[in-house]
Order: sequence, then C-alpha cells, then structure tokens
Amino acid sequence: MPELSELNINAVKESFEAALKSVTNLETLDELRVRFTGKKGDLTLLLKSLGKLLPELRKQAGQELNKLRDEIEAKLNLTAKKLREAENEKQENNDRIDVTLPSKGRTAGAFHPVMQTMHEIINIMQGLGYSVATGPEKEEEFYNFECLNVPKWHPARDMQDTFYFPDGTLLRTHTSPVQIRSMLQYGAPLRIVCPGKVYRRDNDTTHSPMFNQMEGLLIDKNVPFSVMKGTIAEMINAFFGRSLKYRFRASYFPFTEPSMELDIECVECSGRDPHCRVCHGTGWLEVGGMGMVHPNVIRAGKIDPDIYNGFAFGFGLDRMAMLKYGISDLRLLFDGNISYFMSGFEEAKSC
Ligand code: 2NL
Repeated sequence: MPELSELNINAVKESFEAALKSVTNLETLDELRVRFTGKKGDLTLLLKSLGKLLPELRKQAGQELNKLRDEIEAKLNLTAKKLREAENEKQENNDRIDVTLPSKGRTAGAFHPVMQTMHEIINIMQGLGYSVATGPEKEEEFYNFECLNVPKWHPARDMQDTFYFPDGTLLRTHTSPVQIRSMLQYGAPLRIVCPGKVYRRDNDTTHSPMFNQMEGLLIDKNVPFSVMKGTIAEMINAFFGRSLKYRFRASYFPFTEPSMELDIECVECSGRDPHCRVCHGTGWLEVGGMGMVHPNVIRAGKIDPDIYNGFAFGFGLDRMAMLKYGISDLRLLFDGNISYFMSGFEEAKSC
C-alpha cells in the first residue's frame, strides 16, 4: 500500500513549480500538463492512490490533493494565456505594415502625348459643336484621291509618295476620305473632326512613314471665309492656353480654293531668339493648312455646291504635341523607350 503523505504531495508540488519555471513556449507547457495531469501523470497517480488509503486519512489527503490539482490547473491555464498573448504580439509585430515607408512609385500607364493632344483638340472642337468621325486606314483610291479633286496625273498619287497594296487599295495619305464618307453618309449641314493615323513614303528626322492627323470639315449655307479663320484661331489659342500671334499665308491644295497655311508665333521664343531650336530664328511655326472646300469635293460628297459651301482644315497631331510639350525629335514619339516621358518619375518614386 503506497504511502500517501504530505511529503508526496509537497514533492509533486515542488517538482511542478520547478518545471513550470523552465517553460518557454506552448509546446513545453503542454508536455508539462501531460506529465502532471495526463492519464499517467504524477498528480493523476496520486489521486488514483487515494482509494487505497486508510479511510481516516483519505479525507484530509483528498482535500489537499484537490487543492493542489486546482492550483496546478490554474497555473497551467494562466501560463498558457500569457504565452499565447506573447506569441500573438510577436506575430502582430512581424505582420505590421509601416504606412510611413516610402512607396514603390507609380507604375500605372498614361496616355501617349499624341493621344493627349488628340483628346484636348477633340474637346475644344466639341465645344464648338463638332462631332468626331473615324474611318478605315486601308482606303480606296476613289475616296483618298478621286473625290478630293486630286487628278490621276498628280504627283501625290505617285508610288513614291503613297503606300499601295497589290490590289490597288492604299494606306490613306490623309484623313480626308473620312470626311468624304461622312458627307455621303450624313449629308449637309455637317461639322466634324477626323483624327487618325495616316501614311506616307517619308522617313527622315522630321518625317515618319506613319503620323497622326486631325482634319476638320464644316459644311453649311453661306459659310464665310472669316468663320474659318476665327475657328482655327480659337482652336489654336485654346490648345496652347494663351493668345498667340498668327498669320495666314496663301497656299494651294487641290481640295480647297482658296487655300491657306497657318503660321503661329514661335511657342519657344516668340520670335526673340535668332538661334531658336524650334523656329530656327524665323519666329514662326507652320501648323497646318485649310481652305474653302472645292465645289468638286462637295459634289463628290453628293451635296449641291450651289446651295452649300464650307471650309476644311488639316494639321499634324504629332507636330502639335511636340510644340506643346517641348519634344524636340519626332522619332521620340514613335520610340518604344518611354524613359523620355518618364522624366520626373524617379523623383516621384523617392518622394
Ligand atoms: C495640311 C493640310 C488640309 C484639308 C486638309 C480637306 C478635306 C476635305 C475637303 C477639303 Cl473632305 N479639304 N482637307 C484641307 C486643307 C488642308 O491639310 O497641311 N495637313 C497636314
């Protein structure tokens, strides 16, 4: 018969207290719990041996053992709670995001300067009541030249200037065919702008075989020449955000009569720098052409030129973008390397 004495109870109590001190995590705590309160644990064995005790000793030993069991369980639970809290805190510290750290910078895309220019001019022209019309880039000779009063012998039709497909179709050399198609589709009156890619057999520092053009067409009754001048001037001033000096020079296009070209005051030097890299000292920049639509072209659009007249204009969006954003080389616009347009990006990143 085992002797269940105070000695035994105290020994279990002391060994528990000692073991508890070396517990550093939930796993070792669990091992300790098994060692004392598990099926074959020290405390459990003591409790089991109670029954074998003499009845007169049983009551007091029972009370003491129950007290020890409660004490051990309370300490195990308290330590478990403390360890869990410590572990949570550690985890939280590891997972914490420092919102004051510098960001990695902006990697989102942006509109190409030529497309920004296109949208800005579309907005301006919509404010003047114009709609946007688009059409195919692969065109027929009929819409690209025939309807535009460009005769068969005209040098612009030459293989040297135009990209032809073997079947006689071509890459449009201007967006004018869109205006012809719009006249045929909608009739008069008409107020449209036609932005888009056009193609010519040109490739040097100031010419690209593909470039972006914006043309405009207004057809109505009794349209005066002055409205054309006012419209173009308004568009240019709104686009550059200030009142620029401009001049109209007499010119020639097969599809307009009379025809003019527009020069604006140099946006870089206003004519003050004889060595200006933009205007080369002339003080003027050519920005586009325009004129009163030739009666033959109005007729090609199935509109009666004895009732309706109007004006049309065309300019290069690439050139407009270069002037507004100070881009010096046309080729930068068509280069896949975007670093030129990302100046300031590094600064933004380290903010
Ligand atoms: C330029 C000059 C111009 C037009 C385009 C046009 C279109 C129709 C009828 C009459 Cl449907 N004209 N377009 C007129 C004058 C000039 O462009 O230097 N472009 C870059």
